[in-house]
Amino acid sequence: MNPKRKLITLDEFTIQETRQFPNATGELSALLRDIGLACKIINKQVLKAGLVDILGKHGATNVQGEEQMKLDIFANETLISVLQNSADCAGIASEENDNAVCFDDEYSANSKYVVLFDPLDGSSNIDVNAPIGTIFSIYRRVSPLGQPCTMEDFLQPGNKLMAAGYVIYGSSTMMVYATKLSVNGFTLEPSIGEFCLSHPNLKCPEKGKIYSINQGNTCKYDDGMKAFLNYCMESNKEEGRPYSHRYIGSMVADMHRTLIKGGIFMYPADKSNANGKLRLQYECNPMAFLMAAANGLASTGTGNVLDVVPTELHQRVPIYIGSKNLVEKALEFKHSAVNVG
Ligand code: P6P
Repeated sequence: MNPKRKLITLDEFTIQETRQFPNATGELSALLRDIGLACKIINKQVLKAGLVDILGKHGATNVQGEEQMKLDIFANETLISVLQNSADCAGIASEENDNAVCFDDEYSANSKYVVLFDPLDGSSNIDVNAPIGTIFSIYRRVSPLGQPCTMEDFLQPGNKLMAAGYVIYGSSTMMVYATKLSVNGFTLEPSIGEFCLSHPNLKCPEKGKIYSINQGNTCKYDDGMKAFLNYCMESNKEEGRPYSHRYIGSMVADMHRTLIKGGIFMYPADKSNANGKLRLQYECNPMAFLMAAANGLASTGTGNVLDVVPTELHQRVPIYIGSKNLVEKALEFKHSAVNVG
């Protein structure tokens, strides 16, 4: 690499962004740095999974009723301890914890932000070495500073997000996060241990030719969904060929491909899951916020994901997300089909 080439680290980038806001205090930048630190620690364990006793099941289930993997627990505990030690986070909510954790020390009580996360999304893929990831959402508190945060801070709609994103532990380790300004991708440079700007100002291609869904659930979908899947598989479209189907079963990986290459990722409602499977506050909202900042679109099928007012911490919503034209096409099929029976 040309030694003269200036690598811009995550810290340098967030500080430069902060300078655009005269009243900014740099706390959001510091919080993003802290999340980056936690994910670098998680990344170290993910990279050597298989060599140390950190693969496999933890032997317990989480609030979702899902079997917890040892790496799930490690990732969750790492994020909680790093964020509790940072001076910029008042509390957290996690897929792995039944309730929110409101830090009760003086620094945290005066922190402006709360963080929600899925510490290791797609963890069922760990043992088969498929990409997994950490998904995070950052809200400004609505509760008064000076005292511990409250549940109200965690039940804000996605359109109130200050920043959101993910870290994908894949062929390389990348952090991709959005503010209302833009979406930027940072690749971990292991030799210096820094996330460095590699994908500035990411935009989701408006047109996409890849659809991503667990087609094994097709028998449980409504007629509109089935009609859209048939459309994706037909060749008589303007492109003159069927779309490609890609499904990794790890939301971060399927979403990262959708962001970079375009397409649509769907986890719809079905006969067994009236609200789909994915959680609003730490899977769907952060991805919807990021996709909106990248000119994409995210719908529940009846409205924008970001407009859903949460009533429960772990509530689920159906999601259709990705290239605007494909999401709109899927909704067209969904709304025009008259479901018979
Ligand atoms: P299914 C992983 O367990 C996850 O939460 C997401 O990362 C992924 O998109 C989805 O569930 C996969 O679910 O039912 O297709 O295995």
